[in-house]
Amino acid sequence: MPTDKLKWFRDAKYGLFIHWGLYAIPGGEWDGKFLPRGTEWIMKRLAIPLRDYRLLAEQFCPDAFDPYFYVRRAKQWGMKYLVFTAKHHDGFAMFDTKVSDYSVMHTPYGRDIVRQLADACAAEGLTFCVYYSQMQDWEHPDGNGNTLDYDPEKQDFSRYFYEKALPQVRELLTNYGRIGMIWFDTPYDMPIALCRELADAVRACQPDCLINGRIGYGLGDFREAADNSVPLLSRPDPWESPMTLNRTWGYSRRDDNFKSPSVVLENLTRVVGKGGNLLLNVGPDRHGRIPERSDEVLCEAGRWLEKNGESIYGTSPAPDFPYLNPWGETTYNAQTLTLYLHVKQYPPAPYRLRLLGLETPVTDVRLLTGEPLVYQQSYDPARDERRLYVTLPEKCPDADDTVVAVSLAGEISTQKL
Ligand code: FHN
Repeated sequence: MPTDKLKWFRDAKYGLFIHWGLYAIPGGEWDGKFLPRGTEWIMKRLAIPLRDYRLLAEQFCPDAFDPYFYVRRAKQWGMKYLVFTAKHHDGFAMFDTKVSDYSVMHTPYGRDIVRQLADACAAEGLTFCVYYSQMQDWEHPDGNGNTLDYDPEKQDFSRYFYEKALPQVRELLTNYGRIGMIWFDTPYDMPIALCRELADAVRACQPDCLINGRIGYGLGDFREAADNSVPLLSRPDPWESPMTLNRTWGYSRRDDNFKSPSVVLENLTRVVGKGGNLLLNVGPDRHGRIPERSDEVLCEAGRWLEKNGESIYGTSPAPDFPYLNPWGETTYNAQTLTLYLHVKQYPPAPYRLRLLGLETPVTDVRLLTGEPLVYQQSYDPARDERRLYVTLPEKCPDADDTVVAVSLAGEISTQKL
């Protein structure tokens, strides 16, 4: 029987995205100009010529980088996989590549970052994945996107593809052990034949390596949602939602707009409840340090996950309910036939929660901590309305998200409006 190569991904639910490259050095500021978001785009957005931008490589020396710190923190934060920007749009490789000198090996630091993270992930049991910008490359004369240094009329994209992108992808999939997933991005108008060739190359090197949806043309193994977005409806096939923790992917010296732990958990339950994975980003600084506030927020969310992980990991997509629930989200475990109610807006006295549209009979309701709760399930034939009322304790057990476990007599089914 063929193995289900998506299983680890389906079960994982929560991953760590790391955007780290030369752009961490300016951190969104260049010659008195400031980029409020997307600091990894600084070269392009602030029209920095390649000859100036590439000098950043001479300053790259992250004295505080510790791959084990990243990996152990990802685990502590409750994440099950790590996606690292091996090469972002600027074209700079954070790994030892034989096809270009524009890499971390040609910096004062001189050590392969991808290798160190891959090894730390393997040692600590975290699935290691790489991000690779396959279309945009602002360093290669034939890569997409650098219209300041190169004349698009004279570019031959296939030259870049065969000289740099394809060989580098092969290096990543050959030299670093098992790669859980390769995360492509911004395919724009890349010719479909080359997208296919890229997908074939990945599968030839590592048949079990997943390819995300941004390879384009539906050639990936799962769908990638738009950045910072949650689909309206539940999707049964696997998908992922990449999100920032503040307003930028790369490090910013000024962006302090960090989401609170409660908002992180809200996004996680919304995404997971609709059948997806949340890939949440951190942008380390030039020293390799993860911003302190990112760490605090993720540690707090991680503490919640330690207690309430049952309501997240291993859950499955469920049919949508007919109404939005003002109190929060739901997740569902098809193996244990448990529906989890994530109560974020605690109801006022008499502390009753209403869920409309659950057709399956309920056999038990309790807090995830074990305390049984009083409930009534009813059907109003005149209005064709199924209702479940649950009475919560007077004192809110967890202001971030109180989880109620509803045991069902069979597979979940919901009413349609
Ligand atoms: O342009 C990139 C951006 O810098 C970042 O890497 C995100 C992550 O999803 N992807 C692109 C925009 O969608």
